[in-house]
Amino acid sequence: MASCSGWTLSLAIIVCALPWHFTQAQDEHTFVFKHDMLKGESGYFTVDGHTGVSPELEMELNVEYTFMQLDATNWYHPLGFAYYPDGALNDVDELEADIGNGDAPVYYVDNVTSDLDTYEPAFKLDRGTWKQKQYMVKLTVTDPNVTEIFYFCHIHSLMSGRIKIKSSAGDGTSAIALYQPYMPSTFDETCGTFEAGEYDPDGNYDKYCEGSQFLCGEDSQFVQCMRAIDCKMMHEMKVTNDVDPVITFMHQMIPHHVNAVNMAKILYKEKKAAKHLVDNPDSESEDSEVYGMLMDIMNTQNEQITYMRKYLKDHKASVVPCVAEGKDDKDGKDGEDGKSAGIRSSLTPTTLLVAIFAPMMLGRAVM
Ligand SMILES: [Cu+2]
Repeated sequence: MASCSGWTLSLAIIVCALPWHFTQAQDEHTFVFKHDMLKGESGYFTVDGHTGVSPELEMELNVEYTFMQLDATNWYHPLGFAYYPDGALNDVDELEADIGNGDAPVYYVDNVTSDLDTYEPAFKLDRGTWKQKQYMVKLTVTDPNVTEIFYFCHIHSLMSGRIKIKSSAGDGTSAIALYQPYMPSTFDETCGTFEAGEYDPDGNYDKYCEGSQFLCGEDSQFVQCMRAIDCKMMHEMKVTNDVDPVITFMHQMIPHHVNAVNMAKILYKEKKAAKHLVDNPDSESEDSEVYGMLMDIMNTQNEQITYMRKYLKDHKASVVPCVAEGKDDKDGKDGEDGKSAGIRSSLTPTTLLVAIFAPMMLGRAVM
């Protein structure tokens, strides 16, 4: 837990909002945020006029900046600001009125001053309802001791980007580590998936799923992508039972959800390429409804993944890979009946002992 309590911050109180023209016209003090779902696990923010995902931004001290979230891709990704990456999702201090000297973002829903307790839940409304309103955040950093802050998503972890604070004292130095955006393998780039390349049917598939076929029929790029993520899920669901069923549930549900998200991404990319997706939550066309369903799966299941990973981290409950009496899954039977052999094998006396003692021996370090 990091603390900023000793910092001398002061709150820039934005009493008088400038007229909001509901446009995305960009000036040097306005950042227009969008979201790219196919980059990274939960997708990443992009900012108009800036290159790449999670771009580094610059703000001048004592100048008010506007962060626009009008674009429809922002659904389920309410912006937050913190002194370290990921804010409360990583138990670190955010820019809040009662922290430091109180520099804090001001949230707006339509043209009305709001607060985070209104802003964040609004992003969880169904897409059609959410899209009926306009969202933006204003922020002024006034503390000369602050050289950098981070924007992040209040719902999904690992979406942070750095903001350097320029002042007369300097241009902002980067002292705080920030993870790099995910770099997909060629396979993942093609499929639109996250970390499925290791399970490429033309690559290491047999190492994990030899003899198992999860999708039969003629080969195609789509089929190859689906086979890879199914193999990834079945492999990663082979965990050792924990004494706490909640832990076991999460250890298995995370790869299960990751698979759902990857399935949605594959179809999203496939349908998008064929121009068969329409972003219109008010339409009852199949293309619109399928689009809405995919967005819903990707955003809500990633939210639950973020929650479960934090729960496991807080409980120091790492996955103990399933070791069935030294026998790897080479018989091709796992998963074919919808049940993981990992579960069955976890009931042997040996693996029960592993389940009980391994976490202690490993210090229950989280992977
Ligand atoms: Cu998000």
